Amino acid sequence: MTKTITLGQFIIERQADFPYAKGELSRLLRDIGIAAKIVNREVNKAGLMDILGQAGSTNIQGESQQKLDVYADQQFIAALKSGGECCIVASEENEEIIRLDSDISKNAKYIVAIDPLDGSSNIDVNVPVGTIFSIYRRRTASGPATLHDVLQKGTEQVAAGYIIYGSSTMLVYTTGKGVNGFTLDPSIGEFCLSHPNLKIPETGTLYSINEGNYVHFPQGVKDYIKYCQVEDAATRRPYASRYIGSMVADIHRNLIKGGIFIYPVTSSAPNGKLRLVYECNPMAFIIEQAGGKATNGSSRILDLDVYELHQRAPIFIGSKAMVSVAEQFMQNTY
Ligand code: AHM
Ligand code: MG
Repeated sequence: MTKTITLGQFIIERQADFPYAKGELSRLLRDIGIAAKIVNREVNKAGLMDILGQAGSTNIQGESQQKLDVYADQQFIAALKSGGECCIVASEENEEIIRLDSDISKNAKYIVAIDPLDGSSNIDVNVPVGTIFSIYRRRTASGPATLHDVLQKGTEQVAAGYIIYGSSTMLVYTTGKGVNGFTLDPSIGEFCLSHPNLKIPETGTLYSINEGNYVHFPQGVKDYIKYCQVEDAATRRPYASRYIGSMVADIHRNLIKGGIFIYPVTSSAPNGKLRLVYECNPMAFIIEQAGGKATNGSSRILDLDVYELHQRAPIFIGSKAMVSVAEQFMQNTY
């Protein structure tokens, strides 16, 4: 019988990868894993409970919030607060940073950026949703941490991951030494190592983009879509179009099977739709660690300057060879 390795065991075993670490990062990851299990429980029973629907409030992006967004946001913040290893949480659902100024966390050295429930507009139709998280070390050594500690480039992430609440629930994360995936075994209530050392195929046959926005795309994106649809045996085209509309699910599928996910600028969203801090940077870190590539069409996502908490960025992410070809198509439109 193969040995089951739980997320908790794995995190402890890997602590030796960070000679400077004193266990805080491990505890932080463990806290996120616990909150993920609680959120998973609620997402799974969403259809049964009166928890679906709008919470009545809007988030700062002007989008209506669903109850589970609010619930997930509260759960992750509560877990990070009681864990005591995080001094600031930046959440996609909150306009301002949240300082966890309790006694226990006042000397905490980590910052967590989180999209607590991405793709939440899909919940009422039972489509996978996800949580995306990103961890940074605070820049300042002492005193209260500030927004300045949060606005760091993607290259500064010490860890990033996502949870996909799908046909099974998985937690996938990296600390910059490869990517590992854990599947929640509901019978024991533990995330168990199921996808060690995940690698994205160098190329693939799936392209994921909201083609309904075609008329609003830059010419380079239009040309790349046409390229995906042209027959060519050598590159196994035409590629299949696969778009769930839930970033975590779309990128997770492409990570396993090989493919490209694109959310470009459009005439109505001149900076793209997805958020650099909460969505693009963590996903870029994970995909790069799995051997893939992530750019905004011309520059590496992880190298982009972060000047605003809720900044948006266009993104081309996935199998390295496919992203490089898409980037060539974009060269004349940036
Ligand atoms: P959200 O953070 O408000 O849930 O929005 C992000 C989601 C992503 O999961 C997904 O890739 C994208 O929005 C889909 O957008 P669109 O409906 O424009 O294709
Ligand atoms: Mg989101």
